[in-house]
Amino acid sequence: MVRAYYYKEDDEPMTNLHDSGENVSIQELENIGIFYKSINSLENVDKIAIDRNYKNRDYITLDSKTFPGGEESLNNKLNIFFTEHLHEDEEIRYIIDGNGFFDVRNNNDKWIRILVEKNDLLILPAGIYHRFTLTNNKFVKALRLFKDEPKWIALNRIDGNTESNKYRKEYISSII
Ligand code: KMT
Ligand code: NI
Repeated sequence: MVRAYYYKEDDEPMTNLHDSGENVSIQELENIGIFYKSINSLENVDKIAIDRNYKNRDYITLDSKTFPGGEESLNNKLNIFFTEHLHEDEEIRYIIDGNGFFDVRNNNDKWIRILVEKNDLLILPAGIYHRFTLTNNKFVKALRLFKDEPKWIALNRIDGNTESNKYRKEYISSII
């Protein structure tokens, strides 16, 4: 993690920095249930996967040069990732190459932007509102880990029923 900081709302593209200049510490991220660690080898990621019982995994590459259907199709994919959502399981990502932004809502509903890069392991708790995009480099390769079967379902906040979700409620009570 190069940095985490409060996201500056403006009309610039999502892949720009949106840097408010106000940094967020690892402790503040921990307070909202986020786990972050820089890990220098896949063997050490495997150890954490065993410790935390992550049984499944896959790789994802998002690359404007190779994405099927070209850059427009990648942008469509990014627009889906950038729609504010939650999951009923942790979102666990280990960055192998490239970089990207995870935006997470803090307990005051403010966006925090986390710049992830090679060797970063980021674990978002179930129930936290978040979104993802690339940087202007438009390239990331990441390992996605899952406890059981991949739970792909993104529950979008805009749909209006996420506040009554069991995992959302559990998350909220875990951070207070
Ligand atoms: C997600 O769920 O947002 C993704 O898998 C995005 C790419 S992982 C760096
Ligand atoms: Ni997600």
